[in-house]
Amino acid sequence: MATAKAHTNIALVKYWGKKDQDLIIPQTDSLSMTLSEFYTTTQVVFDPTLTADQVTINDQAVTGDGTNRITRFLDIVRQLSGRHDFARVNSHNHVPTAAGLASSASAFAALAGAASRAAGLHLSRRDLSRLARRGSGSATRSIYGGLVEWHRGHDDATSYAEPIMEKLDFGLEMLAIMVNTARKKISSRYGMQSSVISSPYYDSWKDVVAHDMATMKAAIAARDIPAIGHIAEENALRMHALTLSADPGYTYFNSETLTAITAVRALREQGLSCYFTMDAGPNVKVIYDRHDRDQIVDGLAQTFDRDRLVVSPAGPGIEIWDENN
Ligand code: 2P0
Repeated sequence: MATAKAHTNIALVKYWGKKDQDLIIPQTDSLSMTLSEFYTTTQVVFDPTLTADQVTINDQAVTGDGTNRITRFLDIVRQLSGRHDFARVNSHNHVPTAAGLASSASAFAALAGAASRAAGLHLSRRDLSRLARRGSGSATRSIYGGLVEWHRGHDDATSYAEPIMEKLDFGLEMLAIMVNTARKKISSRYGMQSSVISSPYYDSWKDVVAHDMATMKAAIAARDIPAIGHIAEENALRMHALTLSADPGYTYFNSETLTAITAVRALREQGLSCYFTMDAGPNVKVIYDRHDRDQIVDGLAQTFDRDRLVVSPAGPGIEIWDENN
């Protein structure tokens, strides 16, 4: 039996598209910050008496399609370890509100850690990162804390993440604005493939990412938070242009997303250094220097209830515990 705790991450230079859908080899590199406030803990035990994998998430049994993806992932662990038993998986997502920022990044990173250890494997962090990648692309980066780069590579062995700065020595911080999520979301897996196949801008996106990876790494080396925020904001808008320009076009934004973007830009016009980014959903994350936190929270609280504003510093990498039955 083993338990693992992994934190979610938000990309500053986004991953949006695969080269190999089975192995989850991405089209581009990407770069993220792991967050302290959003994480998953997962316990796995392989049990010879089971006749199928059994999964609970937040104490609710998971059935059907939900278990298929987890069973396919556990099959990879069984293949790696030579262990053939089915597993019991109990997972908890820890998010500060019910607004839902649960993510496949923390989920598959924690599952990779707990399942591999429960199966008797002691993988290096690089190999854990490669294993987590097989569950979900963004999970590749959640093995590490702080600022993390995922090298796209060209095959299973060469596509993994590495830390750029595991413990931040400067004040970069994020704040999530939890907007209403009434609309059913288009999965990122489907959405990114649609962009690869049908957006006429996809080749340009690969050039954008190559450029942004270089300037982002230079901005991090210089601890230049306004530059980090600016590059991240432009990169996010260009990623979302790939959804609008797909056929059929779609968007993850809703009207509150635009309200949040407008609020961040208004604070910036007032002289506060803050920037925004968005992923495959309507929530907006704000990037800033922690010294400006109170002013930014007060400013955003003019538009959004304070309980919708969740501050998160950078978080740590994965932790794994062996447990005796
Ligand atoms: C990212 N996102 O870099 C990008 C930005 C969302 C927007 O990675 O198909 O759940 O499991 O590899 O990792 C979300 O996509 O997709 C994501 P799969 P994943 O964080």
